[in-house]
Amino acid sequence: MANNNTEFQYTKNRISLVMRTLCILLTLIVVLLSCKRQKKNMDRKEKSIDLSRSVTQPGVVHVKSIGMDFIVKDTLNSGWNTFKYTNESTEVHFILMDLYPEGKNARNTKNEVLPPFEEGMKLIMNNDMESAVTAFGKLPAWFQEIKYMGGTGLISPNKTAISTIYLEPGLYIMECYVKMADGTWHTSHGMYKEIIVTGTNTDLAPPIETVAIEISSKAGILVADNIPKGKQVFKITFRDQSTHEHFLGHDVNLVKYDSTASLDSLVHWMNWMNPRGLRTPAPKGFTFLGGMNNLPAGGYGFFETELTPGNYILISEVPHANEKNMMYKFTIK
Ligand SMILES: [Cu+2]
Repeated sequence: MANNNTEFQYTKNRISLVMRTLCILLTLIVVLLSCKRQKKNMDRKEKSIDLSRSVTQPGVVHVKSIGMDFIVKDTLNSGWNTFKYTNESTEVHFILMDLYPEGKNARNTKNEVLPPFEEGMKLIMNNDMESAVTAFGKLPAWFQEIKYMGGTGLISPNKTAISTIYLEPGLYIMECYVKMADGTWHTSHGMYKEIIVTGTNTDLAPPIETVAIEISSKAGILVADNIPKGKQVFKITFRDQSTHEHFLGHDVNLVKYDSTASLDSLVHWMNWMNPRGLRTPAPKGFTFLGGMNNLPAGGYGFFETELTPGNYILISEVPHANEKNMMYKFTIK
C-alpha cells in the first residue's frame, strides 16, 4: 500500500512536470507560428470550403466500423444529428467529432497531428515520459484551436451507440483514438475521417430526455433522479469543460459490468497516458454502451440505450476519474 502511494505520488509529480514542460513548449510554438500567421492568412482564401450545398439527409447518420474504419457519408447537414454507430469490429471504439480551424483538413491530421502522437505513445510505452513530452510538443499550434463537438461514448463490439449532437457548419474530423493491442492508435490505422457539415439545417428536433445528467470539473458526474429500467434517453449537460492531465476534456460513458469486473482496472484503463490505458484488450467484465463525448462548456447532447437488469457505471475518460467524482454507479433491478 505504501509502495502504491509512493508510486502514485511519483506519477502525480511526473504528470505535473509533464504539464509544465508542455505548456512552455506550446507557448514557444504559438509565438513562432503567430509570426507566420499573417502570410498564411493571405494564402488561405483559395482553401475555404463550400458550405452552401446541402445533402439529402434528415438528421439520422448511420455509421459503421468493420475494422479500423468509419463507414459513413462524407457530407452531413448542420443542426441536430442522431448518430447510429454500429460496431461490427472486434475492438472497442468511439466517435469524437473534431471541428477543425479554418484551412485545416485531414491532410494536416496525417502530416502534423498523427506523427507527434505516434512518437509520444511509443516513448510512453518505453517509460520515457520526458522524451514523450518533447514529442507532444511537436503538435502544431492550431491543434489547440480544435473544438470538440461531441460524439458517442465507448462502444463494445456488436453493439450500437445512439447519440444526438448539434453540429455547426464546418470541416470535421471524425476520430477514434483507442489503441490496438500493440499500443498504436486506431487513428494511425485509419480511424479518422474528414466530414463536411453544410450550412443547411437538418431541422431535426432534439429528443426529450428521461434522465438528466450534468458533468463539471468540480462536481463530477451528477444524476438528478433515479435511473429507471427500459429504454432511456440521457441528456448530458456540460456545466464546464477543462483540459485534464491527458490534454483532453471530460465526457460521459455508460458501462455495464458483471461479477468478474474490477472497477480499479476500469479507472486505470480510462486514461490513455497509461501504457495499457485505452488499449485492447478492454478490461474484462465490462460492456461499453455509448455515451456523450467531449462538448464545450454549456453544451449538451443526448444518448439512448435500453437498460436491462444489472450493474452500471457512468464514467469519464479522464485520468483518475475516481478522485474527480467522474464515476457514478447504479443498479437496475
Ligand atoms: Cu477505435
